[in-house]
Amino acid sequence: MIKKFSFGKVFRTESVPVSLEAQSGPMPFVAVDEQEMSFTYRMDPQVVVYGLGENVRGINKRGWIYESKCSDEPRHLEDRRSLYAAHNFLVVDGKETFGLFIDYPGILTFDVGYTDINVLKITASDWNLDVYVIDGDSPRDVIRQFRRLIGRSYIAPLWAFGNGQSRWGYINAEDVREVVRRHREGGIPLDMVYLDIDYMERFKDFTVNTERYPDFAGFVKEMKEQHIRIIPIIDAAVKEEKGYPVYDEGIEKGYFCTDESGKPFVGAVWPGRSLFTDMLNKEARDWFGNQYKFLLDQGIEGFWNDMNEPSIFYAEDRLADVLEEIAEMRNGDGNLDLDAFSHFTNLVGSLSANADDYKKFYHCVDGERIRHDKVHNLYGYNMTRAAGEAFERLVPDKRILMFSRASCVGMHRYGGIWQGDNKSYWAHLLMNLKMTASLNMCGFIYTGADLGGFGSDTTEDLVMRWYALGVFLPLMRNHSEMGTRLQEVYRFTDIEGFKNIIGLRYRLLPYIYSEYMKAVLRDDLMFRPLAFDHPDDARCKTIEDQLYLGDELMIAPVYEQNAKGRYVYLPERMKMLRYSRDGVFSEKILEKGDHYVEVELSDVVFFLREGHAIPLASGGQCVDEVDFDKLTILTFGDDAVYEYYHDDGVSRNYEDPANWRALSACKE
Ligand code: MIG
Repeated sequence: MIKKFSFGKVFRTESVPVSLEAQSGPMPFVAVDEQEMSFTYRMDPQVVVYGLGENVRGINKRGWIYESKCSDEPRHLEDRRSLYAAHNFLVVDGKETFGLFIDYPGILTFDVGYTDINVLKITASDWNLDVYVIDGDSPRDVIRQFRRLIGRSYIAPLWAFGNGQSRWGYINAEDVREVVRRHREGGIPLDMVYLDIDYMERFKDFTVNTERYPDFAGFVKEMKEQHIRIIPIIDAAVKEEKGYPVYDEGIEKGYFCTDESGKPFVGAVWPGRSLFTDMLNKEARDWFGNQYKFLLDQGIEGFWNDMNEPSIFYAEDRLADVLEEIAEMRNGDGNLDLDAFSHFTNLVGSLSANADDYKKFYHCVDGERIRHDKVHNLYGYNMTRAAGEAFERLVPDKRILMFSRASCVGMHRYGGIWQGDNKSYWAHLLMNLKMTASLNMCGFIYTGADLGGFGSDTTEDLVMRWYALGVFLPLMRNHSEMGTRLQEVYRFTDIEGFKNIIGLRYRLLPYIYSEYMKAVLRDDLMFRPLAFDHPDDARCKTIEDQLYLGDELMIAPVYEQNAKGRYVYLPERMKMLRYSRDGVFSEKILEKGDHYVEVELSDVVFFLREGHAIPLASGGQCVDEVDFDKLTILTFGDDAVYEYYHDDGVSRNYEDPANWRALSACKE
């Protein structure tokens, strides 16, 4: 059961698309303190707190303080309070089980046993918010109710479940052709190549650099003939440049955020001086969405939205102040002693993502001016919504791939997310797993992290182990930062090993897609913590490196360098499946309990639950080549039946009962 409580004058975030009547009476479970603008709950030692989507640390969020404040934060370290998103939903699971969703567009703090190890305290920065309290039988039940409340998650096209290759630094058409050629030559399946900001003309959205891509539409077509989709990036900020139609029109129509005096607000991002479309204003949002047509018309079928926290490198006026102060420092004797030097570095460091800059610009919603910081967390959501709504208008019969960096609850209806600028750290492989479970709880099902790690130099074994997890995740994409070691799989020594692992993805595709669609259509989780299925097994509550995938599989990737395998805990009897070189499956039944499982670098090991079965295709070099009708069955139990969902993968015809079938081994 869901109860809504309203405080103050609530901004309509539209995170929740339905309107519930607010309750009067006292709020169940939590204590409300209007003075302090907080909600408090005392946690027994055995309480587990789930949720909070894209954040660092565990699946159990206890023991840290998190802040909902969308930030361009490339350091995904344990001491970070926020990353790119604001996912204000959590589930408390103890003697009482309930969920809380704070529908609030400003900055929120979730102190989950940080100040006091036994106290959960949520603090808002002003007292205008809606709170939904969800009472349920289990965490999964609470989550399903929440998901029903916030509306169906975005559905990606089937081809977007293929393998994708990306890198900041594929400069031109030749670079991309080379990537495709080397995959095809090596027999490494591939469906997508992503274009980073290098394809644009001087970092201008909705332009293509014609020196680098003399015939872009022709190039997109040429790639498509090879079953490759080209997926360009779109940045949030619009370059200030007279004669650039997006700038000119935005200025003319007044679609950009304004400063206090009402003039367009100028901040700097990639292109230097830039403007920020007022994504909260419906007219401006529609207009921004329509710009995607420029690329759709050239055959593009997918996009990734970046820098939409929004990231601001510096605001014009602050830069002027800082430069002036530095000039003054130079005019003295020019000697920077320790204090002066640290003042200097602080000055320069304070330019980027300065909290004050977010107080310098305004949105206009239904004729009312709203200072950005009050609604900060809605920006990325509404940029992606601009695109999603435009796609529904422009290409109603076709699904478009869309995922974003910044997000908040509500955006899950318009796109997926990728997990941002991780690094080539072993710890980030594990974080990828944990975050995926937390994100599923908040409605983000089409998600994945940069395989191999975005920042820093990677190593072959890290990339390989990461792929062994990536083959199970909806968004499977290798992406890396300019200047780091090249990490396309063909750069390494054991190309056959990579080919085999990625090949497994294409054999598992019918299953992965079916489980993805089930999770979306049923407001359920695709990935969930073991404890959800074994509430009475205390061990499961502490397991943070294994997950259930659907009702059938358990995954337990290796995430330590030089490990020859790992310990796996089985809460019940399972069949261990090992996919090894040359596409060979071997199996072994393991009893409930702890097992040390050896896993060679090029192996993928996963576990099938008793009484269950999964479909398996024969694979392919691209999704188009996979035969979704000619399936074999992997089963643990003779009469196991798999509930199989499949559709055309393109249209929005999800409701057709013919999309569902029962598969069993005996029918083979
Ligand atoms: O400030 O477009 O997260 O994936 O490669 C960096 C360049 C801007 C951040 C994205 C990353 C992308 C990069 N972008």
